Formats: sequence, structure tokens, C-alpha cells
Amino acid sequence: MKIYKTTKGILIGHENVFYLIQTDWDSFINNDNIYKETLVLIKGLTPITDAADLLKNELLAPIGAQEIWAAGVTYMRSKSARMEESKGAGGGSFYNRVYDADRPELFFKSVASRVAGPGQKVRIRKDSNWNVPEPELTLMISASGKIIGYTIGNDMSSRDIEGQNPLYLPQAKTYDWSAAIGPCIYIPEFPIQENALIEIEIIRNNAQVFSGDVRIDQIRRKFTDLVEFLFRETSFQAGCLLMTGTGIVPPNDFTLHVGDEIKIRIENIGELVNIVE
Ligand code: DO4
Ligand code: MG
Repeated sequence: MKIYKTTKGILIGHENVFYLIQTDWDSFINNDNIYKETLVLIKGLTPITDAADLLKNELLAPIGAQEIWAAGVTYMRSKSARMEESKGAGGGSFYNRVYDADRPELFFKSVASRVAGPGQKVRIRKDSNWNVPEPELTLMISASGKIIGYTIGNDMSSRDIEGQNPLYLPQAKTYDWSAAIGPCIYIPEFPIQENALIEIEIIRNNAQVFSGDVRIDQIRRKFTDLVEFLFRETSFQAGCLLMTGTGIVPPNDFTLHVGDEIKIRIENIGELVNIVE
């Protein structure tokens, strides 16, 4: 099933589309039994027939009081790209070490007020000249630490800033509209298929300037291990979202431009489209 946050309330897509009036996002989504309980709930509801416009024009980022965190260097491609970009800063050793270490790289990415939803603008920093999107499977985790769903995430990154010095990572990763998520929270009965495909396409002046794909089974870590580390000494009363790292990095001569359209698709979840501002 797919849970959408819209300007008019929560929509549930499961065979039909159902509308939940006056349901609070945080209490609805932060539920270890959301799949089963929502199935019961929609049995008592009448499907709506005019959902198309809401789903096309009224979608919001599927987030409330949740923080967004991110894991890094979880795919080989991310490790090699980072080592290359940070050669001058000694990147050969620190990215290698975190890729092989037991403890993953985890960093704070965003709160809802800085996040773009479907169709909204993402930003590149004005003090950076090398910027890329990072298409990432993003976990929806309940307050108890259970992975209850999935969404598409874009972990926008300023590669020149993170490449200069690893201590600049928060500036390369966290600024207004540096994250996008959506279009929905996908809540399957069982964990997402192990080899689900992530695809990205970047369109500039009606032409494709970059495309790439990766399957999520190329990740080096288990999702449950990432969650276990994140929750070790930190509590999340409303649950949280965790971007799981990128396995797609454009070549070094590519940078985003204002006006570029970024399309990210993940099998079973859908497509997230954002424009660069
Ligand atoms: O260490 C830099 C960030 C890594 C990252 O965001 C990723 O691998 O996706
Ligand atoms: Mg990333």
C-alpha cells in the first residue's frame, strides 16, 4: 500500500484510493502495525473517485515531525567517487576505512521545513560549483526502530565542499531544500524486494544529460544494521527517515545546473521529480 501526504489530508492507495479526514500524519505513520491496521481501517471507508488531481498537484513531502538522517559510503561507487574527489584531503584512507568498518557513516540530513516534496524545487548552494543529486532508498522507521516503509530520497550534495575536507560534510549536505523525498511512503506487507532497481535521469533543455541505475542488493550493509546503529543512543519519538546511501554518482565533469529536472524512480515506490533552483 502507498500512503500519500496531500494538502487535503492523507491518501491511502491500495487497490482503490481512500481519504483519511483529519488524521494526524505523525500518529498515523508512527505505527509498528501500520500495514495490518490500515487494511482494517480502509475496509470501513468508501473509495474516492477524484484522486487523480490530488495525486498530481497536491502532494506534499511525506514527513511530519520526523528527522531525516542519512547513511554514507554504503555502495562501492560512492566510496570510489569520494576517494577521487577528496584526493587532496587524504580521502584515500578515510572513505576506505568507513566502507570496511563495522560502524557505518551516519549523518543528520534534514527536518521537514527544509525538505522538498514531489514537484518542488531542490537547491544547489551558491558557494559551490560541483553539485549532484544522490538517489537513495529511504527507510521509514517507527519510534521503536522497526522499518515500516520506504520512500525515494534525494540527498543533494556539494562535492567540491565535501571533497575539500571531511569536516565540511554538514555544509555539503545540509542547507535549505538539500533533500527531497516522496512521492509516498510505500508500506509493503513484507520487506521491499532485495534487488529493487533505483534509476535516475537528469533532463536539461529537454535532453537527457545523465542517467544511471543500481539495484539495492549492491549495498554493503543490511538496512537493519544501519537502523540499529542510528537508534543506539538516539531516540526518535515520531519515528524517523533514513536515506541509505547512493550507488549512483555522475562522472566528475558533471554538475547540476539551475533548471535541471531530476527524476528518480524506485521499483514499487514510484517516481520523485524535482527541479533545481
Ligand atoms: O561521506 C560522504 C557522504 C556519503 C553519501 O552521502 C552517500 O554515500 O550517499
Ligand atoms: Mg548520500
